[in-house]
Amino acid sequence: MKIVGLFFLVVILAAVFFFQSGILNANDALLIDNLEIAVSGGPQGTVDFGSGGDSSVEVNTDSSIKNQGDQSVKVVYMAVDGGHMWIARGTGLDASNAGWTTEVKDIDWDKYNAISVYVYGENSGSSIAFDLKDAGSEMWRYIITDDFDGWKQVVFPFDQFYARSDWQPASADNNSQMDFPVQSYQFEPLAPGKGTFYFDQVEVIKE
Ligand SMILES: [Ca+2]
Ligand SMILES: [Ca+2]
Repeated sequence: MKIVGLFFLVVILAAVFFFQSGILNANDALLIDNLEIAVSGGPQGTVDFGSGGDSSVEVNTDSSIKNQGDQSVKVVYMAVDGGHMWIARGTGLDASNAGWTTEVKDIDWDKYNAISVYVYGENSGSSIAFDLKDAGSEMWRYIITDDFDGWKQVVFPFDQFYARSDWQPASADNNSQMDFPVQSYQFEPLAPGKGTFYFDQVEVIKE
């Protein structure tokens, strides 16, 4: 019996070691959008982006600043009071080619509790909203601050988003529940703000 006990102890210690070292966690991240795209806007676009009021936004790719693959997506923005903007990827958008690398239907959402994006900041102090549109077209928001330089993995736990009260699509179910599958994500730098950020390697993860 002592040998059996020792065996289980070794198994437990090994499991703790692998868990803490992240080896067992490696399967708990799924790359859903690698941003290896040629950026284009409009109805056939690969990115659904635009602005209103006096705000402005430019979206491009960048092959020198990247976290994964050959490139990231670069966003140059000026957000002013009364204006708005959006930079979105996913399904159900006006841009018909903006789908993620991994199709929404191929993601087992029950296995994950957060979405993770690598963001390249410039410590501008700007607030940047990150929204998810759920299966009922309800918009959920989480706001980050660009208070870091260079790449940072930003983790957005699903249960820390809140339903937007400033705006919802006409088709939103407004049931105050995040319904899966999520259809799309979008960034919105908030006013007042001006600067550049990059994003790459969008994943769903299990924390
Ligand atoms: Ca990439
Ligand atoms: Ca909902």
